[in-house]
Amino acid sequence: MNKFTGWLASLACAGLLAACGGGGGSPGTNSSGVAPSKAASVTLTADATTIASSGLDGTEVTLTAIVKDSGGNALVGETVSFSTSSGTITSTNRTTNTSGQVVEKLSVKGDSSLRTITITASAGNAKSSAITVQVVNAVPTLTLTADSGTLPSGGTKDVTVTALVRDANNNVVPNITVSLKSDSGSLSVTNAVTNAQGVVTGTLGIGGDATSRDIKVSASVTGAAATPIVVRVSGNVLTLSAAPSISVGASTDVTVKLVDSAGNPLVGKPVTYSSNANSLTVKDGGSAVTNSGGQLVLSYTASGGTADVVSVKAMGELASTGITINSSTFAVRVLDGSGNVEASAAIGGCQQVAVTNAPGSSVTISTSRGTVYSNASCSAALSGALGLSGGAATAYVNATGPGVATLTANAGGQTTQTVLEFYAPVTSVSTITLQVDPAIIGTNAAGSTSEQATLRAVVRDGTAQNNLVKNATVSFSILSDPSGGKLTEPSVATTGADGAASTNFIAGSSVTPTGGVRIQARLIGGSNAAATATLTVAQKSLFISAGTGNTVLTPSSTTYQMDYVVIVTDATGNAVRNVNLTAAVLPTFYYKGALAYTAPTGPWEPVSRTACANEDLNNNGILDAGEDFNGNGVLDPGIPVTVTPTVTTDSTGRATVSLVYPRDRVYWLDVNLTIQGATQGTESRYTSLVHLIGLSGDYSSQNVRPPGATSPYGVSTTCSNPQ
Ligand SMILES: [Ca+2]
Ligand SMILES: [Ca+2]
Repeated sequence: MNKFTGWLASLACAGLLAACGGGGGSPGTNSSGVAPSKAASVTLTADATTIASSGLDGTEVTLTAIVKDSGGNALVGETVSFSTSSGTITSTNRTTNTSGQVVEKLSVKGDSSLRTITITASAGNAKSSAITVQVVNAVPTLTLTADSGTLPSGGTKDVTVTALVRDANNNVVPNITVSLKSDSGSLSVTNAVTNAQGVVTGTLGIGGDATSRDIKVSASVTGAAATPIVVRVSGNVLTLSAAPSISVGASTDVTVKLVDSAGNPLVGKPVTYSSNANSLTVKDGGSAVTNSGGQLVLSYTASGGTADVVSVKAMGELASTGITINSSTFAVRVLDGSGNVEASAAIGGCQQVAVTNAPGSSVTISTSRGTVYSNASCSAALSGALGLSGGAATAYVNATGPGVATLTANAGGQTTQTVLEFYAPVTSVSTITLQVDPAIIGTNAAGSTSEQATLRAVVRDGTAQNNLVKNATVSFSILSDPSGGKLTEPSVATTGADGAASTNFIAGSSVTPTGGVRIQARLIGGSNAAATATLTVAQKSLFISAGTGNTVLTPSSTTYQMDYVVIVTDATGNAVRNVNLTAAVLPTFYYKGALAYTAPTGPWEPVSRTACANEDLNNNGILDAGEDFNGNGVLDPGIPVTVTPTVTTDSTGRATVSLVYPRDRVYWLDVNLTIQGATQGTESRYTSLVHLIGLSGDYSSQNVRPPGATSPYGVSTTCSNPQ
């Protein structure tokens, strides 16, 4: 400051000399022999009309002065001096460059009072008009959102993260550098300086790490930071298969399989495993990592106990299965044609049921699904007890609909059980349907994969019951696609218990006519039936992005609340006001299991977990025939989450959507959140898989049981009962 005022004094003197100096010296020089300034005009501009009172680095306002002669030509080498009513102007360069320009910075460091600063610049006898910069009590506000809250673990889609910078008056702030960071994954930012809409965007990917996890994304500018958002890497499937029951002293294989969201095996991944009662080791020794098929085989030895739960953890997922231990060697098993124990069978066949080592002279056999028969063609239903010969007896079982059957044998006052999953097989009259959602998607810019539609094929067996077919192979292919898009890999998928197989279509860069993309799903085997669906790739005119942090609100003692900030913009990135948004949640999976305190420092977290699909297969909220998989008479898990149903964007294009849910659902329920909006006939939507989160303080104390310490959906390791 001292330097500056000293310089001002000498400038005043120079001005005075010039004013009186016309009388002496030769043309072109003044009385000191220095060439007089030819400056005829000085134009002064500032890159902002306001400056933040914080005075923090990066809040400076850039001042540009341009000096010209009377002919309007830029003057090089002219000395420019600035005058300001307050604040500090740096003095890095005061001589005009070849463009006649001098650039300086105005700072208010050290004086946070709210005021108007008046600035002028002069060169020779020329002086600029005064400009003003308002000192405002404003650190900028940053809002961080993403076009999805989920990243598929298979790496088939990236998420676009948007940081929006506004001043205290809600005006967007261009030309400010935003620091965008993520605590894992890969985040690439092409231009960290806000554009005319005050926006910096980044592309978030899994960064080569498929582990299920939350990626925290944060954004900051000098003096301000955004509420971080969380993007969940999800879609890994960890399955555990084992014989449902074994006798004391026997061993059995427990097979672990790990695939990513695209169904590809996750290879060489560490697996941790535990059982409550008995010993579990890696079969054939070696380290506990998945092989090239994404599998690891463990060996379980039943040395005692009656019921055990085996749990495995890998890549951020937890899966559990139950094993019943028969204290005697009395056992009931379902055998295939070769005499091997089978865990699943096609409906409509006839499966052999073998009772061994039963006490007493007779055994009764019952099933929770289907019918027990006395003959190998399953034509005569078993009535009453079967006589035992050497503790052994044989019966048969069949069911007409898919589902899990529990077979129970009673003899000599003892009981033993096993389970058999009946599935509907592919038949020569199987049917396939194909649905696309959404039916209109936007174009993808080069390198982007964010515009996708999900193709869902459903296979039924074509019988009178029209059962959903599990384990059917469906091949997806593009019949026509003027957009230049592609299907996510792999394009061959297997149906689950809901009869559905899915793939995603990633839009190309060109728009198509209405229904211009045609995609086929074909059943491989059986009837080889095929179905087609069409979708449209259009120029989007509305963009919805949303974000929520890792904080929760507590509206009542029994509920939690997650708030989503939603931002709607048009194709040029400007906020769109008065857009009606509709929000909805749909459960995807519910979980059974229990939490335990992780010693020594916590927190409480799941130690056993069994994923069960939403029973509402057609998502209509109504219990339809065949949907009550666990047989409790109601649709599970229902929709225990309430969501702000409709909301309208404010003048800044923003709105808030809240999810409220019972505290005991944390860890035990996943939902899909959809936020849709339409304007001028085009629709846009935001979807995110939501893992309900709780208040960390509720899970941190060893002596205080958290809400949902056991799942409200039960602790059983099967989905076929409500226990
Ligand atoms: Ca339904
Ligand atoms: Ca149910």
